[in-house]
Amino acid sequence: MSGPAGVPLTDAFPRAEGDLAEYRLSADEVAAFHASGFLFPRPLLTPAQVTELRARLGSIGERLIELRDRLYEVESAWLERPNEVVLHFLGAWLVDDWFHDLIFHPGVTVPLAQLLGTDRLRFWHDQTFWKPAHHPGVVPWHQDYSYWTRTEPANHITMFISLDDMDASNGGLQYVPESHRWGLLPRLSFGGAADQALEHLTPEQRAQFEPKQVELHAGQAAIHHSHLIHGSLGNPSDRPRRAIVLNFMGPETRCADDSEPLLRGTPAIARGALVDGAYHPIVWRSKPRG
Ligand SMILES: O=C(O)CCC(=O)C(=O)O
Repeated sequence: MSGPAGVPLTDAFPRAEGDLAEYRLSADEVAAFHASGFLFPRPLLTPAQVTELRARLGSIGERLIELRDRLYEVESAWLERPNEVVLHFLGAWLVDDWFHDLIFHPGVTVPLAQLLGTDRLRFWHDQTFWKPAHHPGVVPWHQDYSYWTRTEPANHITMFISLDDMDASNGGLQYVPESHRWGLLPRLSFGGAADQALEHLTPEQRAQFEPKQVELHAGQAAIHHSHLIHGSLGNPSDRPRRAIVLNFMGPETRCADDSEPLLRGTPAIARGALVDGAYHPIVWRSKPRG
């Protein structure tokens, strides 16, 4: 495929048409998200869709070095130490049409727009996290927005989509409940120690630091707030742990730093201008255009 199209390219996933009530969250689910900073499990993909996405991810993985210049980023620490660091890359949606189309799935966009309280939802970028069996790589505790301060205001949200059954046994994601209210931590290195974040917490926050294990079946998703502290341990099991992570923002998000493009290979956006264009499409609007 040749870059972002602004609309789905395939019939792989449902379209945002007709009655979308099945995708909307209940008032209790919205309240639970705002109280804890996360929500899971959410049903999303069929077993056949999971199988196909795994195969497509495998194909991207085999060609990762060749594709590297078409992706936004491949984690530099992984390139140096692949046996120690989790494989993490950004931009699979630019090289595979199923990854491209997943960002428009109403099971993704409808609940996320609802939680952000926006009538339109804008795509920010995608990520892939891949822990092979018996891989020690951790994802250090972090908050997503600490990497996104070049876009303002903070009105961002994340959906984590598991391609494998995931729990504590294979390095499943962990959330720190209510940490979305603790303020913004510094940007921490992904290739660094798991616990770097802890030294930036107050004694009260450390006392409340009780991670919750996220358990998902393949094809289910978890949603988290942009300031929620989360991370994960290595995968000692003999099963892989693969995830597609989709990041979105409110439609009024602006560029706060134009010293370089927000993402490698994308057109520069002037400081103060809306973050929009082909790489940041509106993927959901509550009312059709016109
Ligand atoms: O795969 C992981 O453990 C980390 C995922 C993550 O950082 C995210 O979903 O924002």
